[in-house]
Amino acid sequence: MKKRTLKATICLLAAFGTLIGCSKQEPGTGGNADAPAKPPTVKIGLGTRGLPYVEGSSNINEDKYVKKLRELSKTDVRLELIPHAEFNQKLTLLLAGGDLPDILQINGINTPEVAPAVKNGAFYELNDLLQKYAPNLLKKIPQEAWDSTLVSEKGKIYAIPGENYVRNSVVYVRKDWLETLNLQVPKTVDDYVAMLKAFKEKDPNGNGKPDEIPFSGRQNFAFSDVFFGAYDVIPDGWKFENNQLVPNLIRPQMKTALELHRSLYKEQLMDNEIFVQQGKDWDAKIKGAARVGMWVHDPSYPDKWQSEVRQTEPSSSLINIPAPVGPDGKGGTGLSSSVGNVWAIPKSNKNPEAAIKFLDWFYSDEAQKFLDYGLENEDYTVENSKIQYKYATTVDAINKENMHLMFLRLVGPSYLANEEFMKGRKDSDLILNALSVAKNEGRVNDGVGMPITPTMLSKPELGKNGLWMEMAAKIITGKEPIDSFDKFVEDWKKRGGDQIIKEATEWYNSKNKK
Ligand SMILES: [Ca+2]
Repeated sequence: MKKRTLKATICLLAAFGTLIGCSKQEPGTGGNADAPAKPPTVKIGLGTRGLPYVEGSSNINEDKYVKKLRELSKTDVRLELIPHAEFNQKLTLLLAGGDLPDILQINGINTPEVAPAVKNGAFYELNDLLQKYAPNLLKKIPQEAWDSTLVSEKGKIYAIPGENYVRNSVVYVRKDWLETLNLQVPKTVDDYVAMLKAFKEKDPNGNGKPDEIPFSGRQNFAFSDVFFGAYDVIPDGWKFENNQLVPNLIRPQMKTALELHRSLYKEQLMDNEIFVQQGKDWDAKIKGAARVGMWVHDPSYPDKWQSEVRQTEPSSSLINIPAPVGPDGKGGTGLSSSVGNVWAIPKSNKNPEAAIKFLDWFYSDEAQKFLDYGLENEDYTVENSKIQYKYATTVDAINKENMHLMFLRLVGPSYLANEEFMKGRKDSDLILNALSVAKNEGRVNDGVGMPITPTMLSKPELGKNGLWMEMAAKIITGKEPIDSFDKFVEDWKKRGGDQIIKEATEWYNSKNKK
C-alpha cells in the first residue's frame, strides 16, 4: 500500500518535469483497486487577463491555488500563460508554430487570428466528444452560447464557451442627491431629463455653486450610450429588420436619439467635454471631485464606486436604477455576447477525452465551492459545518481573491450568481440590486459575433467612430442642423454602406442556417 502510493507520487512528480516511465500506466484500470490512477496531464494555454496576482507569480504552476485545482480535478493541470497585453499576437504565433497545448484559450473561432486554423482542421470538432464525456457542459451551458459564432459553425462545435455573466452596464445615480432634492427614481426619458435638470439647477451638493455635472460620459460614447438605448439604437449595435441586418447608426430612431442628446448638451445636462473625455478625467470628476450626478458602468462593483466617491464626499451614497425607457417601454445598454472565455482543443492533443472531462468538472459542486471560496483555513474556515469566508478588503487581498473567483474559472457560472456568497460581502444589497437591474434590461444586438466584413475592413470610416461620430458631434454640439442626419445616411450608403449591409445580411442568414 505504502509502496504504491509512493510510486504514484513519483509519477506525479515526474509529470512536473518530463514524463518518464509512468506514462504507459493505464489510468483507472490498473490491477490494484487501491492504487490511485495517474492523473492525465492537461496543458492549458491561457491569457493572464491582466490580473496582477497571475502576472506577478514567479511560477504559476507552483501556486497553491493551481496545486489545489490539480488535486480536486484529479488532473495534472499545467498552465502556459499568454501575457494579456499581447494575447492576439501570441495566439497567432502559437497557431503558426504548431506546438500547441491540450486546451487553448482563443478569442473565438471566427476571429482573424483563429479562423484559418479552424479551416485547416487544427482543432477537434467536439460534438461527439461532448456527448460522450461532458454531460454537465451540454446541460448547463445555454443553447444560445453553443450557437454563438464564437464557438460553432453550422452546428459544428469547435470550442467550449465560458459564461459571460455581466453583459451590460447600468445607470449609477447619486442617491444622496435624489434624497436632498426629494426626487423620485426616474423611469422614462422625460423623467430622466427632469432629474438631470434638478441636479443642474438646485445645488444638490449644497455648496452654493452651480458646479454639478448632471450626467457625464466618455469619448466615443463609451459608458454613455444609455439614452441611445432608450430608442434601441446603441451606436455599435445592429438590428435585423425588413430582411436586412442594418447598423443602428443609420436607423431612423437614431435621429430622435441625436435630437435628445442635442438638447441635453445645450442645457448642459450632459457633460460638454464628452467628445474628448478620457477615462481618467471622467473618473476624477465622479470620484475625486464628486460633482457628477449620473453615469453608466459595470454592475458588479457599485460597492467599490461608492467607497471611492465617499472618500471625497463621506455622506454620499449611490444607487443603480433601471435605464431610461423609450417608446417601446424598454431600455438599457447593449447586451454583449453570453460567451466569455472560449476554449478549443488542438488536434495535437492525443487525449482530448481528458481535456473535455476536466472542463466538465467545473460544473461540479466541488469545483464551484473551490472557485467561490478558495482554500480552507486560508480564505475560509468551516464553523458548525458552515463556510465562513474572509471577504477580501485590501487591494492585495482582492487581487489574490481574483485568482480563484475569476482566473481559474475556465468555464461555469460566475461567483456573482452565487447569492449565498454575494450576501456575505459588505454592501451586498448594493451589488445584488445592480446585478438585478442589469439582468432585467439591455438591448439585443443582432450583430453579436459578426466578424469584420471585407468592406468594413477597407472602409473603416463607415464604422461608428468615423463619419457617424463626426456627424453626431456636429449635430449634438449645435454646429449642424438635425437634418444633417438624413444626408449622412445617404452618404454612408453610397460610400460603401449598402455593400456592408449586404455582407452583414449574408453573414446573418448563413449563421441562422444550420
Ligand atoms: Ca453645487
